[in-house]
Amino acid sequence: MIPIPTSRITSEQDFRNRRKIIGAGLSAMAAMACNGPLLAADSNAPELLEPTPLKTINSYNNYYEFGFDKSDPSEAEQTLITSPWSVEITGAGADKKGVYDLADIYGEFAIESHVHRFRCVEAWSMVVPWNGIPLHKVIAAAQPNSRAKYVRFTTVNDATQMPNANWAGGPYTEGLTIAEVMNPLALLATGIYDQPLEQQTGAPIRLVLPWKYGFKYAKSIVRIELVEDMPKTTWWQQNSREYGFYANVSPHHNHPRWSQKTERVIGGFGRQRTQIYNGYAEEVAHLYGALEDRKYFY
Ligand SMILES: Nc1nc2c(c(=O)[nH]1)N[C@H]1C(S)=C(S)[C@@H](COP(=O)(O)O)O[C@H]1N2
Ligand SMILES: [Mo]
Repeated sequence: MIPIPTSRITSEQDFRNRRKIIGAGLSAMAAMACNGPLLAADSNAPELLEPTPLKTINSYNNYYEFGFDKSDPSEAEQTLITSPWSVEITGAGADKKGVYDLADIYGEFAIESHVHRFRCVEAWSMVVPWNGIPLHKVIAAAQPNSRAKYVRFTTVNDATQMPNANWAGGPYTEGLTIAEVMNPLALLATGIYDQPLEQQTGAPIRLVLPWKYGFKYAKSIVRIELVEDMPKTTWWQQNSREYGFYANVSPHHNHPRWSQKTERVIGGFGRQRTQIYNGYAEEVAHLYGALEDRKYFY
């Protein structure tokens, strides 16, 4: 088990009540500023995201090493040994290489809570209250040098612990530019709703990149490498016509086989419009070039 202090463990109901109180506070503020800019259509007032229920988040999954159907990963036997767990940080771009026990990483960095929209390239979405460590803090600890241009993430691939290991011909890998890993939105998640990640959601540690499609969110990470060249990532390698390296969310760039203009809300009702960079343009648009450049959006 992941050693989260009991004081941090909140029930889903407590979590919802807490948010209702925060929400009530916000609308009172908005009412006071009735004629002010807070209520303007383009206001910067924080948007209250309604998180998807934990049961839904934990039972509708993509984790092909545990099967190809959405229900396979949560129905699979709990065979992945997630404690002890170590993460190797290495590569020519890291001056401080090492193999770190996850328990030591927990001791080193504070766990933060971040509620974010989650958008899969298959045009469905959820809202997830993540717990995790900002990725840039872990990368900074590896002391990146001038050769660190990209970061490759490798996930566990063990046929003795995963019924469908090797489906991609090797471990699932993902990659980011060094500028992307330094963005404060990027998380190494360890929990959801203040509960440890489950096997099917990528226990014990997985990526969260709210402005990108879900396939970038590599699960059960065992290695982080600071490298010079753009890593050849799993889905890009599987089908480079449909999946690229950047995979930033966009309603203006359709997938070759379906529209990306709207998304099906899992655990909700109907569809909603997809937003550019999944609604996080203010935080990340500066990292990329023109919207016309398709390479950033598939
Ligand atoms: N190792 C590994 N990581 C993975 C995947 C996978 O199949 N294997 N699927 C990806 C895809 S396509 C998505 S949409 C998200 C799903 O995360 P969730 O099941 O927590 O919603 O995990 C990503 N990370
Ligand atoms: Mo996905």
